Amino acid sequence: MDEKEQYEFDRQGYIVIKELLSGEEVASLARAIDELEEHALRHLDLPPRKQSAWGPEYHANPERGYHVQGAKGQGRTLIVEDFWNADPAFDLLADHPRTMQYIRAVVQGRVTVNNSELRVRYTGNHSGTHMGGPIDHKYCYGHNAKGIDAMMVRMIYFVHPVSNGEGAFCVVPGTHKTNRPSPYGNDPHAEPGMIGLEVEAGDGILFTENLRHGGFVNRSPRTRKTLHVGYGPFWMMSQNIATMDEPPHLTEQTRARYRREQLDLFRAWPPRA
Ligand SMILES: O=C(O)CCC(=O)C(=O)O
Repeated sequence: MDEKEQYEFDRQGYIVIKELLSGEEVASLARAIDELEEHALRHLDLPPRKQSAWGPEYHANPERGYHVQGAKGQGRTLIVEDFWNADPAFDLLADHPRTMQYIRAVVQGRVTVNNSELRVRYTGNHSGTHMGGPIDHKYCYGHNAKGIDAMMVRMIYFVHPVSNGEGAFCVVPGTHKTNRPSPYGNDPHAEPGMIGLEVEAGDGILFTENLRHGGFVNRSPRTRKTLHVGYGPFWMMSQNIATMDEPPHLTEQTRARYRREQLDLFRAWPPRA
């Protein structure tokens, strides 16, 4: 992460990273995403169920190790959490070298993954605006003598282009530093200062969870599909909705596949044995 990127991340709370993924990585992830969406839709209403402490009920898939909630249809979103377990094609995002250069520049100390979701947003869907201003310490943005000191940050990976009309991820730049809660509710189209971040396939967006963000309405016939990975200091447990504040949900099969460096990224709080 160069000096200009660090300056912009600190000033605005996000950066768009062009060509973060190679063409090969995009093609392989896009195939895995389509297959996982189909699998998750077929199993969505089946047992076993997992009740999230934050509200929604999930299907916990025993064979593929993911959690899914939501629906397919006009205005709906499907959320598949813990996608790592579902397909080895996602392994390339665990300890992804270019990503980790960015993450280590904005999170201090030992870093772990705390969130993983495939977000599938069908026509008519939007993501309500949230965060910004004073916030739970887990999501705070800070800066100290060592540089940027963010708690939870997220990388969004794009495997197809997304324009504003196709439901772009949107932000109110600088709101990670505001001192008052936003008075504008959660309609992303109603908030002054909200901008859409249009991207191409292979681009990434890195942002602090402290920033006010959401997703514009997808007014196109194309379904928007993105992968979101959260990072933070090692003491933070899962920030997935299905497994909030529990240890990271990594199956034995996934653990058996991973290199030491990949496993370390999922080693929250307890020290290495
Ligand atoms: O991409 C979107 O539509 C919203 C994503 C979001 O809220 C998040 O990643 O925290």
